Amino acid sequence: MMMFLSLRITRNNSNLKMGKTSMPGNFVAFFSLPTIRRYGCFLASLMLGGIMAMPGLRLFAQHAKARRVAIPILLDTDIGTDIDDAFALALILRSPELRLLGVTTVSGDTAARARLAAKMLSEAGKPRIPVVAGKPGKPLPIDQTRWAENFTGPQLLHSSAVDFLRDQFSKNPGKITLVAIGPLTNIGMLLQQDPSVAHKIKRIVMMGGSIARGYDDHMSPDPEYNIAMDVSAARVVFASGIPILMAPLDVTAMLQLSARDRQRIFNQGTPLAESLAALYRLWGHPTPILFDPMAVALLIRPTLCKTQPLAIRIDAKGYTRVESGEKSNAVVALHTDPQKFFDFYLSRVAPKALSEFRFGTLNSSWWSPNDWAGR
Ligand SMILES: [Ca+2]
Repeated sequence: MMMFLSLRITRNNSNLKMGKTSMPGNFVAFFSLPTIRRYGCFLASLMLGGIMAMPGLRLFAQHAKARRVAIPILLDTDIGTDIDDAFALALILRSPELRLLGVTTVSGDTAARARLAAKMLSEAGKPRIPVVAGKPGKPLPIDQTRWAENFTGPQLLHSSAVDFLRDQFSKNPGKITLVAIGPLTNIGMLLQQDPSVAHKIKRIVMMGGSIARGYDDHMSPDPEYNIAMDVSAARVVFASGIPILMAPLDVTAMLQLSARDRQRIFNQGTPLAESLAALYRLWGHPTPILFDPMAVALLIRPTLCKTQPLAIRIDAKGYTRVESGEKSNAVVALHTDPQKFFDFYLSRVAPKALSEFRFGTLNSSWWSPNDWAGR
């Protein structure tokens, strides 16, 4: 039954009284004037606090609802080479719509990449999300992995990435989305070993390929890194029949993170922001391009890109060619508004606007004057 509580002021000297009103189910609280004088400030603070807490409670309720219907995902990443994988992991960790079940690493020194991912998860307060290294390849110097050189923890599993992925997809058939932001070696190996797993994967959302534009300002396609690094694995994935949502260079190559936005992210004052800042310094280049975060963003906000189902054929050099008249094997993002992407990204990873920081706290090592010429 719904009940109402109303407040009334009495003229007598008695303190707080409560009683029933003539309306059934309604209660009234009587406050004497001396009581109000004595406790007025306290009562006013209580009421003001309640009013101020309402937006926070609404936000909490929204987040709780998002967590209940969260999309279960696995992340397959070559974190440690370019910086965008770290920014993609940060977006996952700041998005209640996603439930990260585990991370697998791919390409080169996969164990060092796993330590890096595990430390980042641990710093962000997620020390129980398992991280599994893929099959090691030719080790290349990866400056960022120095950040987690001696990191260890129970979340680093001594399984193989392929076995871990198979177990996860088999335990939850048809439920899990794979977010692939590195070369497709792990998932390609899994599908070659056990093609029946394809039916258990809900879909693959990937950063990869190049349809009409390439890197930098190339207005013609390039062999994109994630595809070109393992063409045979990419061919297996695109022939598997798994629904694929693809974010190629057409919607990612222009996503330069400006100096101002970097400052906003790095000045959030959270362990996650500190991790990103440390990795950015070790990475050692001025301007990150957020290729991989677009794949994550597209999973959460499909409207960020215009997409089209296309039949993709991968040639020997790693070009993703469109075969007209053939049955589509991927939904491909072809156009985006970079400003809308950055508005979304910053709302998650850097909710405090730059204007909320005192000017003196900004760290000049995160920008150069040339960067201000950008956004
Ligand atoms: Ca990557």
